Amino acid sequence: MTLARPDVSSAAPIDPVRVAPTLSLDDVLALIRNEIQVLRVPEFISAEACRTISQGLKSTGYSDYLNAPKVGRIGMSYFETGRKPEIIEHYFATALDNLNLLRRACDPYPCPMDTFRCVMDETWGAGCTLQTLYGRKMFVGLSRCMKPGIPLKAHHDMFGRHAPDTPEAASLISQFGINIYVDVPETGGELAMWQDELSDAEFLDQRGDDYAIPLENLPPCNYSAKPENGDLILFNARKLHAVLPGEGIDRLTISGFLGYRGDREPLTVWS
Ligand SMILES: O=C(O)CCC(=O)C(=O)O
Ligand SMILES: [Fe+2]
Repeated sequence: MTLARPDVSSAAPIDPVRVAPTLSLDDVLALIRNEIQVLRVPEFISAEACRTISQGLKSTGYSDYLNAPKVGRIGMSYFETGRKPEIIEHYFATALDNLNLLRRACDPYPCPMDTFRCVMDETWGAGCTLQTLYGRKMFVGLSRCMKPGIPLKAHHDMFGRHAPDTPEAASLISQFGINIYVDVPETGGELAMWQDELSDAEFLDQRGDDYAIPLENLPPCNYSAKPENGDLILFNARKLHAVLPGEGIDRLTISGFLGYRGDREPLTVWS
């Protein structure tokens, strides 16, 4: 007896998380075209570099975000400025010093964000440059430290909220998260993502007074990526995402954002 088969399409859906041996133009374009949501490039930096950089970051020392308790960082995120003129001034006044602080922490290895910037510049026809805002250079390469058991709550990243009414934010078509994983726990610490793309107003409403949405308030994530030491991960930062609690050790990363404004425009990076 032959059973009737349901009429299913033969094309398998594309996995939203792609693992690739190198950072290639085709994979960056797949992210831009929304065909994938996460691009993981293992061994972007060597295990030896990770060990040395981890030590350098720890001895440089982390302090908490101005507006996200229990999240440690070296350098400063523009997210911390909260549109306050004196904090914005501090961000720009310390941007180049912070770039050099991160370089010293990574010495004798190159800072992984510098490596990323060069490789991206070589990969993208119009190049990849440091973002400027109000005519001033931004900082990129913030190192984040997540303590064991502490999540980075669910959020999306929108340059436009922090830099409203600027041509730099208005011209952005996509904003991707860049993370290089320097020292990550064996268990936990996944980058979790949800399919939803909330408007910024909806997000601000859901987070209330918190810096982001507690994981308990959300259904389980739709997909996730488990980073290993040395990985580079790029992802669509406009989707809701979070870092799940890790076990045992501090989770150290070097991070920033990648801005896309069209195929013939330079990509830009900032933290
Ligand atoms: O550390 C991660 O895996 C992602 C952190 C994050 O939210 C970001 O880089 O925007
Ligand atoms: Fe984020």
